[in-house]
Amino acid sequence: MLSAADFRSFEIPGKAMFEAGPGGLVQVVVTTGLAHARIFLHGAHVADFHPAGEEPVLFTSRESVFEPGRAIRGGVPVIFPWFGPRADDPKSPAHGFARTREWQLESVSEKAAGELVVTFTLAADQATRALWPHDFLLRHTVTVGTALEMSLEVTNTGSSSFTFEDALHTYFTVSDVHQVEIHGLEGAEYIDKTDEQKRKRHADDPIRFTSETDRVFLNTETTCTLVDQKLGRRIVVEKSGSVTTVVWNPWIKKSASLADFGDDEWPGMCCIETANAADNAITLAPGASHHTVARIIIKA
Ligand code: TA6
Repeated sequence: MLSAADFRSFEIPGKAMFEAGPGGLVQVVVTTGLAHARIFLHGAHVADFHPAGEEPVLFTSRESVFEPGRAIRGGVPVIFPWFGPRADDPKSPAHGFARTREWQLESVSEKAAGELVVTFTLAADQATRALWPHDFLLRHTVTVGTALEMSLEVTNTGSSSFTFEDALHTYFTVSDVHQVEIHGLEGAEYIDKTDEQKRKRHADDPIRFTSETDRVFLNTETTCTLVDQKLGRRIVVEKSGSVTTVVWNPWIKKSASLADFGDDEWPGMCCIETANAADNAITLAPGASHHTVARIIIKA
């Protein structure tokens, strides 16, 4: 495993600095006048995003593990090439392999507006082909400013088409999940993973959490807004290249079943995931690329 010293040439003094994070995993610490963020090379995983003067936007469990080959419980796991358990092989890692691989650092740069841009890549190798027999290149571009923008580019570098699912599986910090609302999915069709994968349609009102919630909203390109009155903020999740939005809170029972999630943490988080999954899986021809983009903005 590489160390922070291997990345010194990429550093922008005082703005993008590499250091060993939890578990010794190398992270880039981004500090600009606009925001503070942390991103691990492990999984190209955004772990932290704090716009200046804001409460933490992303949630990470205090029980999360930070080890090569293991998923981090929180932040923004990059999900590829399948979402959830693999339909045709339950032994395969849930949510694919991208989130547990060490990515390559491609570049660190500063934009005129004071935003920092960090780009990571992951190419197919023997290990990925053993799990999923296709050639691909992933490029994850993270832009840290007053907003957090993540752009996951999938390119088919092979000689035959492949079909994939992807997600930016974003965990948000909330004051109290009983008191927040998610606007933007009114009337949308969804797969209810807490009710035998039944297909339902959401009512014409915001999503409120009253029990375990695990919904894959299909054919939706809308912007979602997480309204947190207690924190006096709205978290706006804009997206492009994504027609699936997943909403998740594990609630009591599921939380207790997760070893890397505190039993009492579920009231303080929810996921709004920018995805392409289920009916919305994407087929890429050789040489073609697809960008799944999420842009997270904090508003009063
Ligand atoms: O996105 C929601 C979900 O698919 C839930 O079903 C739950 O499994 C969650 O992802 C976390 O998955 P993980 O594999 O990280 O435990």
